[in-house]
Amino acid sequence: MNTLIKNGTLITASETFEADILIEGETISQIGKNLRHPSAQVVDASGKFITPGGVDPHTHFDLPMFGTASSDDHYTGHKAAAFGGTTTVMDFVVQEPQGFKHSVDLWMQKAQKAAIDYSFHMNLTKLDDGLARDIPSLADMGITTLKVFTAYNGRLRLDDGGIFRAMRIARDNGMLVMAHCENGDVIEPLIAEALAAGHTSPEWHARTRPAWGAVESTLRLAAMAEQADAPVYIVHMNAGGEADMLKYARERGVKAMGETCPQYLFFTVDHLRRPDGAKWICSPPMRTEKDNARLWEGLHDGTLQTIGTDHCPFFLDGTKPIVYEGKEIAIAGKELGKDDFTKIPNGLPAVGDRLPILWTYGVRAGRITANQFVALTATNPAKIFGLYPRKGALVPGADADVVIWDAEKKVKYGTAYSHHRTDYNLFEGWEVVGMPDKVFLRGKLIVDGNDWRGAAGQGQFLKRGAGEIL
Ligand code: DUC
Ligand code: ZN
Ligand code: ZN
Repeated sequence: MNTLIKNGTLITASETFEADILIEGETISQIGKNLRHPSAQVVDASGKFITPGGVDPHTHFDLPMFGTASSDDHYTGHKAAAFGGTTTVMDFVVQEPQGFKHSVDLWMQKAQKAAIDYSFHMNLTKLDDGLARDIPSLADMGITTLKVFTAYNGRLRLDDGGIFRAMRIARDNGMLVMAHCENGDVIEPLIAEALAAGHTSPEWHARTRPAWGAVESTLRLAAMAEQADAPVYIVHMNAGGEADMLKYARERGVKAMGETCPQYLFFTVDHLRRPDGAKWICSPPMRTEKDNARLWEGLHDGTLQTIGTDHCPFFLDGTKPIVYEGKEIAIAGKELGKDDFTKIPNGLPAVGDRLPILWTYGVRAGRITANQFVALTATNPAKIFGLYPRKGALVPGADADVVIWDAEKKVKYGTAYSHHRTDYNLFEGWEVVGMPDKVFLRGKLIVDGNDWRGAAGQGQFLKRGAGEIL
């Protein structure tokens, strides 16, 4: 099937211009004025703007946690992503004791139902000599990224020596270390003390995970990367001080890059104080309005390179079913921690919200330009993670992952639009102007207005090579 998209306004990471796009098969074959094709179906995009399909570098589908699992799987989460204009997602593989191959196979199995294209990062939560020798086998599988944690002592955390070792192995194999930056040595006693004092409400989740831990850990990881002569990518940056540290490191030539997520741009610890505060529980937590503003500044001035989501949804009340694709479903969620914040599953829905919310409250609000929007949400993640220009680009030869936006469409945003398989949306009632109207995945129309034309199993695993350092 060939498609000719006529008269749209294309927005790329660097330019905005009017042109036609010819899609032949799964790729873009031409971009230019007055294109013709004898048999292609024609889509009129006059008055609409067109972006490359979004690339979300940070999701957690079907992630086991606290006796339940994140409520979007590799089909429902992909579908929600597609409705929000995202056509590529990168999910984190849990490291199992049986080794990398076994761990990746398990995640591949879960992702058989993929509806959009996807790739994986590997959580590196244990490291010994055998595993160290095995890391290059991940690159052979097309997984060129390792996520390390400086928190979750005794569970997910590697000590600094392990992280330094992983950075050097990554450097030698064209791989990239991604870092979750908080300070587990501070968090663990603070949690114990809070519980002992009877502080069990959601607010204490944030109060026991201080911003300074994120700040010093960001600088520590950047400093270690410099000493390892390796790049590092700081995930889900949440504190303004992290942006300061990243700027400090980058100005000194450190190959450090950073990601933030919508929740850290729009919400604060005050949201955790609300009666429904559990909705906002994720790790790291949200901070203050000053932090929100500093992160926006970092996005605008190029200190941070990407906006992912850390999408990891749970029901607010998993005892009450919702209707999903015509069937009732309930999945245990945040009610598990109603008497103890440490038992509230960490994470929130965002994969479908990212682009519509950032368009209205980022671009239209004048915080970032339309070209920065594309760079931060599609082009840069594709470059950093070795998918460019196949993904994140509107150029001949790229995969025809194309989003046609209805720039004038006004909606009261929320669960009615987000398609996440959960019972709430953090942006409920927000006025959004501009929504994805048609979404193509490798040339196939998968979202057409309110209609889902995609299918489980049509998403492809993307083997990645080395990425770029931005
Ligand atoms: N943070 C969350 O809130 N959920 C999943 C993983 C993570 O890092
Ligand atoms: Zn994390
Ligand atoms: Zn995460």
